[in-house]
Amino acid sequence: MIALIFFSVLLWDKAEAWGFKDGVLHNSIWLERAAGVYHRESRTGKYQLTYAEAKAVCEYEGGHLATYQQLEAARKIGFHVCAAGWMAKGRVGYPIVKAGPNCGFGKTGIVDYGIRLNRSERWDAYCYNPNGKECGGIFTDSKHVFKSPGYPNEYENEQICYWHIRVKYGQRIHLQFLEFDVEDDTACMADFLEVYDSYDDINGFVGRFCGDELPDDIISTGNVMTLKFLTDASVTAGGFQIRYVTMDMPSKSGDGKNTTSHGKTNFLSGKFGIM
Ligand SMILES: *[C@@H]1O[C@H](CO)[C@@H](O)[C@H](O)[C@H]1NC(C)=O
Ligand SMILES: *[C@@H]1O[C@H](CO)[C@@H](O)[C@H](O)[C@H]1NC(C)=O
Ligand SMILES: [Ca+2]
Repeated sequence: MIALIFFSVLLWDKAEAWGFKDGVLHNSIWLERAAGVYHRESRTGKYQLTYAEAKAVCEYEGGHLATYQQLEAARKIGFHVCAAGWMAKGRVGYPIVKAGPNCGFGKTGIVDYGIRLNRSERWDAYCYNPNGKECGGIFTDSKHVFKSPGYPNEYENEQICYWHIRVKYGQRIHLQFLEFDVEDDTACMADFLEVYDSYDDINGFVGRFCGDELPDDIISTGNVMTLKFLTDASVTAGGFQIRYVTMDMPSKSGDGKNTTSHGKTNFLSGKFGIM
C-alpha cells in the first residue's frame, strides 16, 4: 500500500511536469469535437485559461482559436458544450444545440459574451483544426472500439490523448485489448497508456502499459473510466485497439456507487497498478 502511494506521488510529479512544454501550457483534455472544432479546458478545471494560454493550447496542436463562424458551423451539426471558451479575436461564448434551463438561458445558438476587453479573464478554449488527428474522446455508448491516433498506422511522437468512458449509472465497463504495441521500456516512462478507474487521471489509477504484450481485461468498479495515452519525442510503434462493453453491476448492496473507490481492485490488473 505504501509502495502504491509512493508510486502515485511519482506519477503525480511526472504528470505535473507535462503541464508546460517549451513554455506552452499543455495540460488540457479533449472533450468534444465536430467539424474541426473542439473544446478544451485546462486539466486543473473549468475556466482556467487566459486568452494567451487558450491561443497557445490550440496552436500547440497545429490549429488556432475557432472563429465565431466556425463555432456556429460546428453547432449546426450538433456541437453542444455548456462552457464558455475563448474564440479568435478575444471573443468568448459557447454553442448550444438543445435548450435547457441550466445552460444557455433557455436559448439555442452561440451564447455570445462578446469581445473581451480584459484578456486575463479565464475561460475554456474553442480550437479549430480540421487536420487534427482524432486523439481521445468521450464515449457514452454501451460498447465501442477505439484506437490510437492514426491506427493502423503508427502513432506519432508527443501525443497526449484522453478517452473518457461514461456508461449508464449502475453499469460497469469491461475493457478488452484487441491489439497493443507501444514503445517498450522497463518502467514505461517513454510512451504509455494509463488506465484510471475514475473520470479523471488523478484518482483510481489501475495500471500503466507499454510493450507489445496484450494487457489483461480490466473491469471498472463504477460507471466511468479514463484512459490516457502519452508519447515522448522519439520512437513510435503500432498503437492499439481497445474495445469496451458494458456489464450490469452485481445486484448485491450499493457496490460501485463510489466511482473513485480504492481497494476494490481484485479484478483489476496492471503492470504497476496493484501491489
Ligand atoms: C482582468 O481579469 C482578471 C481575472 O478575472 C482580474 O484579476 C483583473 O483584475 C481584471 N483586470 C481589470 C483591469 O479589470
Ligand atoms: C463511498 O465511500 C464513502 C467514503 O469512502 C463511504 O463512506 C460510503 O459508504 C461509500 N458508499 C458506497 C455505496 O460504497
Ligand atoms: Ca516514443
